[in-house]
Amino acid sequence: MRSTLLLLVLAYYVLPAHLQGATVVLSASRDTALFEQNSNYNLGSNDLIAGVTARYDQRARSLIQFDVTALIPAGSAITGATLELNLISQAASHSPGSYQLRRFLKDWQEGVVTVKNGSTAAAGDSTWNSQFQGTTLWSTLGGQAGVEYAATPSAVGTSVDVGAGLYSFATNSALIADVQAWLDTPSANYGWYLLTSDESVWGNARRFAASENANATLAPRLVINYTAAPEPSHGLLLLAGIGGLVCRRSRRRCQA
Ligand SMILES: [Ca+2]
Repeated sequence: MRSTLLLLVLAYYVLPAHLQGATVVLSASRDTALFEQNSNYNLGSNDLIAGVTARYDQRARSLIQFDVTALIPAGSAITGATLELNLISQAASHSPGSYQLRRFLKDWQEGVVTVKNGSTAAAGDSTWNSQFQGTTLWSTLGGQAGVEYAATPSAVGTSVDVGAGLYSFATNSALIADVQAWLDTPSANYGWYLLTSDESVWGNARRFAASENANATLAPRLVINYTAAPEPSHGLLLLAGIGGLVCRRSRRRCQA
């Protein structure tokens, strides 16, 4: 029992800080909105929109991707992933709505249009109609669950009706699994689809700040907790310490 305690104390002090867990905050590497009303438009450098708009009674969805390999070492174990968005506007007359994240399964192109409700997409931009404007349509306009995006949500947010401000998807096992998969297989990282939980409800659209927002503090951010894989030298150091303790307890076994 005494040696076990000693080992725990030793591990605590010997393990480098990154093995005890670390936290990073990532900015989105790209984000865009797809808008059914303007189905061949791109909105790549304007707000993110999700829900059924009050003005047009048409759906909007958004894509958000984070390059998790930028700050997290390969081989790390993801232990937490919280997405923080900022809700910045809604129609004066609107319905309550909640929003969800689905893992996106196909590539897309952000585009650079700055117009509020979009403008004609450039060749290759993603729109409501097209994965890549001019060459490839989505299998279903806006994408299809189970084909372009996951059949089930990774997270469902709370219902919001009034005000604006932080809108968070708190860490859960599905979000952690998504981020872990993107770290382990970066080529399969197409980010999340942000959409309302009920696209049959008029007026539940909301605008969320995109990465291009003039107020950078409102941009999407992903808070990730992780434990890095041990480096060989650290593992050997720990093993040497454990070996020394075991030898002290059983000298004959070590001297044999
Ligand atoms: Ca963008």
